[in-house]
Amino acid sequence: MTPSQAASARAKTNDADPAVAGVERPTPTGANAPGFGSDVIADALRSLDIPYIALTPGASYRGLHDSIVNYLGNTKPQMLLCLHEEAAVAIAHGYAKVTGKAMVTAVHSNVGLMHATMAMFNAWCDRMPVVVLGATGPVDAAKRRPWIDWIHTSRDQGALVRDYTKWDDQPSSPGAAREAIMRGTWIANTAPQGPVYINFDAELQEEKVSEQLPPIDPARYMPPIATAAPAELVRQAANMLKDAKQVLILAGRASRDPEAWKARVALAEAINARVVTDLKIGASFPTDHPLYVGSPRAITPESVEGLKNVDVVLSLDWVDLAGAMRYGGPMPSAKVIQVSLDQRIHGGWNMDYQGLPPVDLILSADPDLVVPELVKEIGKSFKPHAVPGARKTSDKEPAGFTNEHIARALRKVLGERVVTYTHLPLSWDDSWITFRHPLDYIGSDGGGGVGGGPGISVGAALALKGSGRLPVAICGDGDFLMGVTAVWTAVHYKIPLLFVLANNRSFYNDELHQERMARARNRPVENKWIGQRMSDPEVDLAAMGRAQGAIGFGPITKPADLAPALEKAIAAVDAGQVAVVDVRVEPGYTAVMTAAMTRAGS
Ligand SMILES: Cc1ncc(C[n+]2csc(CCOP(=O)(O)OP(=O)(O)O)c2C)c(N)n1
Ligand SMILES: [Mg+2]
Repeated sequence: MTPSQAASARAKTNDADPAVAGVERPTPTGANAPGFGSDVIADALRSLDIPYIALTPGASYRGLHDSIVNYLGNTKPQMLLCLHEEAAVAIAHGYAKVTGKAMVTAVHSNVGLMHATMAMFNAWCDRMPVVVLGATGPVDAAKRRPWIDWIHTSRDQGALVRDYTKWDDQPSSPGAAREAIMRGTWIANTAPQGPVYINFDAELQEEKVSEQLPPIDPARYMPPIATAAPAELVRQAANMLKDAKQVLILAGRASRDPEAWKARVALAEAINARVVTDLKIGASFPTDHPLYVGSPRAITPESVEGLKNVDVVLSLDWVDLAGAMRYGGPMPSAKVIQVSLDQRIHGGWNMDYQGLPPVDLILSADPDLVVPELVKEIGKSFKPHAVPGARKTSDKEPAGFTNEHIARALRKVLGERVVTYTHLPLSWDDSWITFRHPLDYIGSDGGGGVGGGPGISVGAALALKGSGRLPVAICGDGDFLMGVTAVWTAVHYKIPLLFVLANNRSFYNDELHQERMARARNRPVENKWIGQRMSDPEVDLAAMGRAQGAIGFGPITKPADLAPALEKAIAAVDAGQVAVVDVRVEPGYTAVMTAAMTRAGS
């Protein structure tokens, strides 16, 4: 069995990993019938067949907490204790990025939810499913304890997150709670996917059950929805693609399904399209394929031969189609085919829907279902062609000590090993590491909320356990420092993972913005570091990792020391540990990155 087959086989069973399952076993209680409202909620959670619930505890859901431990025996779902609610939701986010399915989280009252909001926003913008459970109350004021129950009870708590969740609810009976859990999970998992929030009254959880609910078959209440495109529209799109001189495929949001990946390759090959991907989202096309162009940052009509002639753009749920048409510049007059369901969840609060793109034909359908239909309609090798040569990764040793050195050292140390990059820093260049499988890279945080990298990586590593894939998270120092406590959860639950920290001792991205301001205003550029650099003292990130129970390496201060440190760190991960390698790269970005960030309009 290949590693990816092993991963998908385990994903199908939805069982907890055996090593994780051995952590925190409760004394059995013998409870076998739901006695309290929260037991009914726990039963409903079990019926979802989800292995884990990531949580940070709180009294508002002490009823549910007890039910998961003492009624369910802390299994299916098993609790994953998190030291911050942002980590709990980020872990579920990372888990969804690998499995495509929602995991459950629980966060305490209004305060836990407020901590969780950043990660929920990230999951929302990333269109990833997460079921967030919360609690409030007692809603009945007569039942509240003095002081604390009052400050932790809010009217319409869901309003805190309504603008970046697909749905929320506050059910007021055990039957309604069961229904809300099924409906919420169904909505979260239905494309376009996203987080949902279900808020339970403390009193409802703690009340005795007066009568048993009739048993139901949960699958009947969560029927899978497959949104294909009408055959006529597929035919029209196929004709436009066949008639085009040069097609550009913007390979956007996609599942981790290897079959869907193969279909995208087959489509590109059939019409000799050039293909662009985006590091914001998971790998969607082999980056060593001859038809692959690169990421949008590096693309201008002048820089890439062949794009001048693009007369049809096929967007497969590209995150920012209007932006691509504007900045990509190559194809202002090209016809645009959009395949996306995203317009179905566009709301009025945040502008994550991006600019309004010009579209000549829209297929409001799941691209994973549309692409194979297009391949069938077009036929194999419709256009025989001379393919351009595959992009090469530069072998030239870069100057100084930069993120590119990290990429080079990883390439050297990992060779042909099967790796999943669970996170890459904003300044990463997509030519540095080759992706050949949808699980080679799972994309970024979605909402640009710094601090998501560690938690997302832990959730992804959890989902990858037993797959044979090595999870590697490359995080900036700012990102790591904001989300570092997720490392403790990985160590505690025996989730092996390698963190490589691109530690430039700065929120460097923002130094570039200060540079831009200084230049525009004719002020001293040399002041750009003030209020940005994390130096004097420098934070010891390896020690931060060690403080969570990980093995810390570094600081690594010169390129020659990097590969040996990575070798040791990988050996530790192979032995089941979490390793953190602090790499003291120089502040600074690649020329392409700097140009993309500082060009007009950015
Ligand atoms: C929650 C949050 N706070 C602040 C920002 C603004 N911001 C964008 S990138 C960045 C720097 C991140 O630092 P690091 O992870 O070290 O990466 P670097 O820019 O140094 O490569 C900051 C602060 C943000 N995007 N999200
Ligand atoms: Mg930094």
